Amino acid sequence: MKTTTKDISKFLSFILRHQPETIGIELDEQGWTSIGKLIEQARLHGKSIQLDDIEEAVKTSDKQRFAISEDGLKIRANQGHSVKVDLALPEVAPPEILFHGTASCFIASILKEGLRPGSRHHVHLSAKQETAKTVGTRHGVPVILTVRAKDMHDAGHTFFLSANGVWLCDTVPPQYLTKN
Ligand code: HQG
Repeated sequence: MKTTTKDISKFLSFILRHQPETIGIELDEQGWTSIGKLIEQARLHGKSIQLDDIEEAVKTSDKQRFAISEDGLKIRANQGHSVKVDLALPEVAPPEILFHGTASCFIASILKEGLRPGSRHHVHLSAKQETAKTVGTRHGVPVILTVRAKDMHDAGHTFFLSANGVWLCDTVPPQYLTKN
């Protein structure tokens, strides 16, 4: 079966966000790893990928999930890590409201406890309702929550913006959430 660009993207997400050790590579503190080493180690672990495939996956990623360093030698995931990395993202003041897409089964718990990052570093929020709906659909019947981001920021919560436009914060307390 031919390896598709989507397969490569999933493989890169798994390696660059969650388990680099499965092919014996390491990420540096900011999440970067050598593309040459990644290709070589993937091959040693039975996964044949070419530089072209990686470049294609990076270029065509609908969410711009990955970045290649300026010298073209290294790659990292733009967000979504469960391994400890410091992406050194800029702290940015958020717009008035942001959105979070989730599934109906999580709503009762979220409205009680607020949004938690779970296995990721941050809670993921988006500027567009449409994006939130797509994110929520991954988990079940989608529900969109509106987050009063500016009020949170005014109260001292920190927000970061990833290179691919995902808004990140540590938690969202329930008082800032409204179910759409
Ligand atoms: C939910 C994808 C119960 C939360 C997407 C979510 C995104 C709670 C799930 C990125 C809760 C975690 C992140 C609470 C949060 N009680 N459930 N207190 N707090 N939850 O996948 O935001 O394709 O870790 O609502 O596009 O769905 O990977 O987070 O439903 O940007 O690039 O717990 O992942 O991007 O699920 O998605 P996830 P997410 P990629």
